[in-house]
Amino acid sequence: MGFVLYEQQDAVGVITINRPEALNALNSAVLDELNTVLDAVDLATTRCLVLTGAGEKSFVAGADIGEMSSLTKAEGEAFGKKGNDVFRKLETFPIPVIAAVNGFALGGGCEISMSCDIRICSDNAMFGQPEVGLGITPGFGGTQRLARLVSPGMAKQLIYTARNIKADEAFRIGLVNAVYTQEELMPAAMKMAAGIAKNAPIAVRNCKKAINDGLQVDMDQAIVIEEKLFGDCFESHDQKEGMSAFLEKRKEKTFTNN
Ligand code: CO8
Repeated sequence: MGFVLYEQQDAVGVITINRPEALNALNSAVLDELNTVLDAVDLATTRCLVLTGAGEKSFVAGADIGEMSSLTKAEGEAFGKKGNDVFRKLETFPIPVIAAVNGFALGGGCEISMSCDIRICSDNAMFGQPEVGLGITPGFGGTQRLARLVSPGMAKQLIYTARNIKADEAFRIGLVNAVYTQEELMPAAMKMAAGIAKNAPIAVRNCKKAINDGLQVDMDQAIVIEEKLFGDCFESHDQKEGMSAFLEKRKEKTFTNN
């Protein structure tokens, strides 16, 4: 391990893509390590993840162009699947993932951030899908997630023009929730993660699943998904604890993930 670092701070796990010499570009080894790191997260003790990039310049500057340059059609499709499988694991990870975008988030970098639940960024961040300028399509979910996160028209404009946008424009179009100075970014991400981690874990996980799964189906089916996940919270220790604390006018709550 070395391309992907993992550090646990209380109930928050911090994943750092660590290939700064290539601006944290995603090659096969990075994707494999990220997959391994995600599989190793202790879900009994970890309640939120923060994903960031090593160094002050780049979050992730895309998929590795050198590695992709000589791929055949079949190898290109396989590389796309490798990225998509890891990104989908991140997107459906049981606990929330916050992308702390600390610089370039281009191509696969923008795409991995869009696989996270929440994006916040530093004021030097730059987002974009430059793929058509390289002769390929966004292949790690960009054509699908960008069109769902911002308007389809805006997604098409960004993808067809391959134009990069700065942090303030990413904020304006709703791609990121907030912009911070570089110094403020990680403390803000950790504070948000700690705020999530203090809530009832089963409820938070069920919220993530309800939102993600509900967005894939029509409202009638979505409401049924919500009802089941709502019902699933009852009879848990944490539901009893949360409601007892309210009724007893008690501020301190102990959620046990049970
Ligand atoms: N892949 C490989 N190496 C990279 C990448 C990348 N995406 N980005 C940067 N690097 C390397 C550079 O080659 C350079 O290495 P070296 O020092 O050995 O020459 C080092 O990182 C530093 O980069 P620069 O010297 O270029 O730094 P600058 O500050 O001058 O420029 C930029 C920074 C603007 C970010 C510039 O590096 C750049 O344009 N990078 C490429 C950005 C890009 O086009 N990303 C999209 C790639 S395509 C993609 O992500 C597709 C995803 C879907 C894949 C589907 C698979 C089928």
